Amino acid sequence: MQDLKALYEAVLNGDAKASKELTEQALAAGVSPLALVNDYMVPAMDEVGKRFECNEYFVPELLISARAMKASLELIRPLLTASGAKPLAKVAIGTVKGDLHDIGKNLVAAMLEGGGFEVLDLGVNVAPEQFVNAVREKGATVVAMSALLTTTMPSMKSTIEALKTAGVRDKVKVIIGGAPITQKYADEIGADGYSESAPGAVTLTKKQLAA
Ligand code: B1M
Repeated sequence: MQDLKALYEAVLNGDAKASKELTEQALAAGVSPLALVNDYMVPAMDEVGKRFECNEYFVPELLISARAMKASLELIRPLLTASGAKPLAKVAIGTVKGDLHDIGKNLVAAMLEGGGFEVLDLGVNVAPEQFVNAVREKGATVVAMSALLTTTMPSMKSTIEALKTAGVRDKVKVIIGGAPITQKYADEIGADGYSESAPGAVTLTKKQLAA
């Protein structure tokens, strides 16, 4: 098997074909799917972000790197997903209104599925009323919001307000995450919990439901 640094390079350079092939080879060789994500792919996306900040990369480069990461995640996602057992709870997850970043949200959704939850993925650019509808009409008992932009973080607060206005805030647990989010922000807007990572979101959700 090739050096896994090549996977980091493939994501960084936006080479989806190489990223997919290297992931296949690594999985076949028994490398843990989460190690591939956490040790190679996420650091590559962090480097992409740094290059974007210093005008070395532009939006097209962000997009092709994201495409490479997604190609690998398609192989990894089923491995993170458990099957058979009765779901622990129904989680409505989405990236908040105005925000189109979905790689982290998809990872959290896959980990929650793997952790035994039924996941209702509302996608990206999810308006507060869509989260409210998922609670009212689909019976979600956990609302999980992701935001990657400082400009879209306030939509988390608006969603919590909308849940209150609809009279369902006390029926659900609200968890939030994403690169610019902090525990302090979660406390400020009245979310039940914050996690900085996808595996952490599973532990957090279980803890919140037990509380
Ligand atoms: Co954008 N982008 N982007 N981008 N992008 C960032 C976020 C940015 C930090 C880059 C930078 O400047 N360094 C910056 C935000 C600055 C800020 O707000 N402070 C930025 C910007 C500015 C923009 C645009 C405005 C650029 C423009 O058009 N001028 C634009 C906005 C579009 C929009 O959303 N309306 C934009 C567009 C894009 C693309 C579409 C090109 C692409 C997204 C493709 C896609 O997602 N399908 C993109 C990308 C790829 C990035 C970076 C490079 C990588 C994001 C990523 O996927 N990371 C990003 C820089 C960076 O983050 N280093 C950047 C990997 C992913 C696994 O991590 O999503 O953080 P993350 O998820 C983690 C944790 O945060 C956590 O778990 C995950 C795994 O552990 N987590 C949760 C996430 N959600 C959670 C929820 C939870 C719990 C944990 O509970 C519910």
